[in-house]
Amino acid sequence: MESQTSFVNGLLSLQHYDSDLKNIAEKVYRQERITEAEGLLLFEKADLNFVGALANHVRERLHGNKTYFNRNFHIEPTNVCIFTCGFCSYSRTYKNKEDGWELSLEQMMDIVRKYDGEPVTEVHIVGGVHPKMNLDFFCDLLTRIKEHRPDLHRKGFTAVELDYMIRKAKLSIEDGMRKLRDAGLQSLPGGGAEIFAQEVRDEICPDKVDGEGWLHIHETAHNLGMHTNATMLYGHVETYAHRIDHMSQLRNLQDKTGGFNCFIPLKFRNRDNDMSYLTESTIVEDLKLYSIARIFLDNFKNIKAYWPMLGRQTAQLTLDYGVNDLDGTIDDTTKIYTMAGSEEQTPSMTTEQLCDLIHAAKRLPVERDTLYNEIHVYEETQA
Ligand code: V47
Ligand code: SF4
Repeated sequence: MESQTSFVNGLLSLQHYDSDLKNIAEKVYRQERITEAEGLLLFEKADLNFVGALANHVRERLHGNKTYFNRNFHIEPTNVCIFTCGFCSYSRTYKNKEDGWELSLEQMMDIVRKYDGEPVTEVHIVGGVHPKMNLDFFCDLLTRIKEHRPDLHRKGFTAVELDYMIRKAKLSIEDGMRKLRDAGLQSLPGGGAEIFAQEVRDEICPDKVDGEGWLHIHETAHNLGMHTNATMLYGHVETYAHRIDHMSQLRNLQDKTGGFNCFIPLKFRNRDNDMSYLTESTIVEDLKLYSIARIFLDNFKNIKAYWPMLGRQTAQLTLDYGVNDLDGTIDDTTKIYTMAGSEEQTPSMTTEQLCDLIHAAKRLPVERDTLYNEIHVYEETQA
């Protein structure tokens, strides 16, 4: 019988993995980029232990135990939307707009004023695509926020919202983005990317901006000096090859501009939407995806787990599978996921709770601003 020592050695060494997987491990160790084919192989052949160990190696090489979060709140101007994404539990059609909400400029400024004197550093503005909320309306909102509280970083509008409002204003993407930037927009969130491949978009979000358009808007933002985030909605009808293609297009753009702050995988949630017949991915699949993203996206500094969607415990687990950022305190100001059946029905954590969660996972909480400048390192809970 095998001795216990050699059994443990065998488990922990690469011996029982095939040579292709061993080559990938060696490449990651040597800090070489893995190819699309190798990324695909990780999805198809590698187990969670394998990708998790590699991803954690990369995570710790880049960040040690540091785990970032920020203090932010969301403004969701409306959930009325002209588009018909099958996975969306949040939007209401214009015809049924009485079932949704539409905030006025003053109502949105009331939300901003509620945080006067609070140590938040970012406002995240995102919502549906309302046919009557136009570019000038959002420029006014940005200017009002900037005048009221210049230090609050204004991150807003998915490429889907931007594409619509800029086209409606009959401007080029570059001119529209410049106008928004001059009004006060500083960064873009990563929403609307879903899966870039058109055959998947035809099934899940046929009528909004396509993958090329999404990438063009982010590239334009980068060229205008703004930073942006990137997302990928996974766990629905896409294949592993679609995921790799999506991440590869992001990696190529990041090579060109360096403008992405982070990558955020978004797990498809199936409550109350037109794709409710699909089963949600398992936690093992989720952790594998986070790990492979960490390994594949060698030019992305940060991988973020959005805890309101995953739930606190799974978010905590992701910290051992490549993730080094947990988004923010959020203060119960978003409905996008609560309406889709996420674990967190009232997503809000105090800084102390977020730090406790990170410490409990044996990691080091660091408050950051939107651009990942460090604000405070919480050596021990003292929030
Ligand atoms: O594009 C919508 C996703 C996104 C569902 O940049 C769903 O910091 C899962 O992008 N199940 C919008 N996901 C939100 C978003 C985001 C969130 C947090 C932080 C940042 C950031 C960006 O939400 C959409 C879509 O991919 N989504 N419905 C659903 N049922
Ligand atoms: Fe509209 Fe966004 Fe929902 Fe699609 S995901 S229907 S664009 S709110």
